[in-house]
Amino acid sequence: MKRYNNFQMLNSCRAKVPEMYINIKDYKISIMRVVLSLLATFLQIYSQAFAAPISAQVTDEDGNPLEFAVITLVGENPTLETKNAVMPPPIMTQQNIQFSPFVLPVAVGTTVSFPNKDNIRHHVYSFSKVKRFELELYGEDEEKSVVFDKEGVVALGCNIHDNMLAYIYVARSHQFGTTNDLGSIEIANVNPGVYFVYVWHPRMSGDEEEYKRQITVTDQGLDQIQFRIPLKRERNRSRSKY
Ligand SMILES: [Cu+2]
Repeated sequence: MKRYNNFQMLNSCRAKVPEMYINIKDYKISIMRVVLSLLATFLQIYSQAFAAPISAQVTDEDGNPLEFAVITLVGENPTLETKNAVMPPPIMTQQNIQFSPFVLPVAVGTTVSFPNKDNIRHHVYSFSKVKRFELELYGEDEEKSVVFDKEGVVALGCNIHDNMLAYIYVARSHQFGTTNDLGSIEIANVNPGVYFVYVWHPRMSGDEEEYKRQITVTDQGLDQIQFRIPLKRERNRSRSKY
């Protein structure tokens, strides 16, 4: 009598009932799919239910609070990221011969409008690698817009008024914000998980990669993250680097 080992037995059974085997296999796969999708939905609901705010404070090396620092959260796993509950409006106004805000963080692909609220004309431009553009002379209550499609820092100037300077920070993720005059920021609705936190400031000395920090957010949120960043020596505001 021919002897079969288990593997041969299995194969011979498969050969005899191929359709049944395939049906069972399909059935198993569809059950797995249902289980996995239920699990994914559960995890999503679970993590959203526990999304918490996190806060950060940025100072210079002497402990002085730094306003206009941009904090960006990048999830180790991209599905962790949620969009900012409140995004700063993507508007860079010219008023009183100044840009406002001084630093505007936006997500990649954002269209920023540049309304002129002065009764004189401005000529906004950037020579930055990230986005080179020029909005030729335009007057009061005229508005032009630019799409920022690449991450990085875009320094803005005005051809007519040398003192006008501002930055558009095109962020790596959808969770970011700028510090207030106390150097503080709170980012709401952060899912529990592992993140890299980036800090950037117009006067920061060195590269963002040097100061990035890994954090783990629990469902309780996180204690305040402290950043102490050295500043470039020169006090005059410079757009040369960007
Ligand atoms: Cu101007």
